[in-house]
Amino acid sequence: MMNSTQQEVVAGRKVFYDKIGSANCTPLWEVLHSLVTIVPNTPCLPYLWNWSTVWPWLQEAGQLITAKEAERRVLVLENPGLRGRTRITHSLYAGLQLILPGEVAAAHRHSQSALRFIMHGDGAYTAVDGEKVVMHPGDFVITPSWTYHDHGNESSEPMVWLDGLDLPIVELLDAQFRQDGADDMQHIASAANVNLARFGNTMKPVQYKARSKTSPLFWYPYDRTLEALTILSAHEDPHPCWGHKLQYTNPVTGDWAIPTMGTFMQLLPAGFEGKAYRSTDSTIFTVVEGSGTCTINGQVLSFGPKDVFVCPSWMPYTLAADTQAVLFSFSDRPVQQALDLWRESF
Ligand code: 1HN
Repeated sequence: MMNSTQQEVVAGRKVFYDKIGSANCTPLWEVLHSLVTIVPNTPCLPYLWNWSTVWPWLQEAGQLITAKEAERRVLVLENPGLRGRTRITHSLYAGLQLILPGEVAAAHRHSQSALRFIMHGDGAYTAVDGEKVVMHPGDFVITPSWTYHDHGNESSEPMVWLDGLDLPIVELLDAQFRQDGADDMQHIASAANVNLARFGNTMKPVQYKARSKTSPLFWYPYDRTLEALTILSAHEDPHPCWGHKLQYTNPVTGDWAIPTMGTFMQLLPAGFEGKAYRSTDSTIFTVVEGSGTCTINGQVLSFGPKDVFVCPSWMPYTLAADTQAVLFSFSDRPVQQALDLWRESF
């Protein structure tokens, strides 16, 4: 209970706040401690999307709307702590995109960077600035900022991939641009095995000049990634927290493959029981193969193939695998590191 003097003080402050509020001023002291917190105070919550739940909904979406009508037929994975804000973490967007046999998702370009991680089906393609790549499960494909891209499915089965975009980061900076292609489908100048031949063998064309910070290699096929992790797992002990983990790089600079989104693949040996780990980059995982658990602040998320789950900033999590598990993940780590903000502890 406030005494009458305290009530007068509060009432006097309210009058003052209303007065300065009318000219768009506001007292910092009322909000300082909720702005500058002792540790990260993310609205992002741990969550897992089960493939067995979302796959029937994707198929239903396939009946409800065409890829042409939708432009992109995607179920957004919205973090339960960020409903209505079209994002999976505070800084990143993720969704599951379905493209049915014979469909085309028309060409456009935007300042947001995108990643595709192939989850289901085989043989649909994406074309990036005239270079076409036919995608297979486990492949990681980049759509760099401001490159034209269209997708199509010339296979006989539906295809689903995980889209990751830096939309909230670009929105924060008010740096969004978009342009539609002149035609739905781009003229194809070359196939992606040409891209892989140019940049995928720790070599580069002698005349190569970088046009952007994004990797000029835009297709990272799963067979190569899995081979690398399999060899490592046969010759090295797993890291106590993350097992065997590699990050995708721009092969020319050695830096991140995408400047705004760090991308990783890790292998957890069968029976692996990881130690707790935390970092300031909220991380989105998807399961390529195997099953296990991710325990976040005591909450157990049981994962299997094609599930997607989120570990929010600074919440300790442990990974465990029943069978050998392979996990793709992405986060805003490159942005945090560029700004000297990134921290981890384990
Ligand atoms: C986009 O361009 C794609 O090109 C997918 O496949 C998802 C989400 C928001 C904004 C643009 C695509 C997207 C997107």
